[in-house]
Amino acid sequence: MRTPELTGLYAITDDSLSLGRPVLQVVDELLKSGIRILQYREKDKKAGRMLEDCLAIRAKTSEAGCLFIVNDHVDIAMLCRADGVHIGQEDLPLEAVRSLVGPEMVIGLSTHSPDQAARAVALGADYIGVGPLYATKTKKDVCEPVGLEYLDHVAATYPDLPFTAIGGIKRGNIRDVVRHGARCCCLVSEILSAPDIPARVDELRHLMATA
Ligand code: TZP
Ligand code: MG
Repeated sequence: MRTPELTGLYAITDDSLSLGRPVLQVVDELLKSGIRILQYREKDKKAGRMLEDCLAIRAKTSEAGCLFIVNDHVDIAMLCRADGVHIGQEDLPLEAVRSLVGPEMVIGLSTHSPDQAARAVALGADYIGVGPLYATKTKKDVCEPVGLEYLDHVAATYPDLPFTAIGGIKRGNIRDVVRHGARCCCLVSEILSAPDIPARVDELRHLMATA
């Protein structure tokens, strides 16, 4: 489990972008669409509610054979027996998270520069996020877009490191992202704001496959 297979589409939940559909309904649609990497990322919910959501999502993702990652909340990830936890540069340090979650849980770390990627590798991150490649309104306090050069760098420097491209990826640019070496692409608003999620996921998958 410690080397997650990160290929294809990586989906993230966000209630505020889901056109009023409850998160569990969105998760059902994502799993029905064939999504096999899913992160729970809700910034405006209370911990008790998040745990409730995550326990239900854990059952659904286990049944579907989908990797389940919880954003930020190490405690909730452990309580619901998620496959992993995703942290950012300003969250708890990776070593501290590892000491809490034990040797088996996947730890993903967001990175925005070659230095951060090198440090993530040295610290033993199981995968890294590479971005934001383009401008995005989904994440508050996000840094400036890092551009495709950073993706080129990661793809060329760490051929064996699982990573996902992220940030402002849309139907119109996902082929460029794949051409620059991304085997896994994470899209939030482009998937969640689609009235027909399975149709959108199919379209994105086709674009990736034909890049
Ligand atoms: N981390 C870096 S960019 C981002 C996160 C969580 C948000 C990406 O959202 P979108 O809607 O795909 O631009
Ligand atoms: Mg975070």
